[in-house]
Amino acid sequence: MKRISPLLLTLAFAPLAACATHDATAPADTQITAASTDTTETTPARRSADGHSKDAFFSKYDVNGDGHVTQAEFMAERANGYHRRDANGDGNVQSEEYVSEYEIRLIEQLEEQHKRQIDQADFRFTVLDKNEDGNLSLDEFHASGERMFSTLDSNKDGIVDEQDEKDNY
Ligand SMILES: [Ca+2]
Ligand SMILES: [Ca+2]
Ligand SMILES: [Ca+2]
Ligand SMILES: [Ca+2]
Repeated sequence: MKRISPLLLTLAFAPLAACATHDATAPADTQITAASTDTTETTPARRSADGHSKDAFFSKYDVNGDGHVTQAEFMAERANGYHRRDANGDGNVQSEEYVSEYEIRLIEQLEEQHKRQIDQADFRFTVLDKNEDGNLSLDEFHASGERMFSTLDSNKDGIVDEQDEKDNY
């Protein structure tokens, strides 16, 4: 596949992430996972609000896997992170080293997200293509639209407005 710049990827994903109503009834995970982001600027406590971040924290810092992260384990991994950033190994992390280390991780993250979203689009097509003929007919497309409208029109009066539940968007 042609490589797409990270900026374009970000722009391409923005509308997807902002809209929860998809063309298929299949659930789509459009969340950017926090697993591969670093904790340098964000405290672990804040990021452990969901289970995924907690798992990521333990897999990163609980080196001996005993379910506890000692301060020694934590600081050892922090030291690894520092040395990883010190690309020229001079014992200092310059601005360029810091930023480029982040950029590499960001690009990896966006590429992973891109692949996941494309896989999801593939999957949504299989859900939409009810008769599995490899073609999304207008009828099949409309069937999905009717399901979406019906979900949004929670009081089933044929109109989507303030009377309907907002949670369905
Ligand atoms: Ca441990
Ligand atoms: Ca350096
Ligand atoms: Ca079809
Ligand atoms: Ca309604």
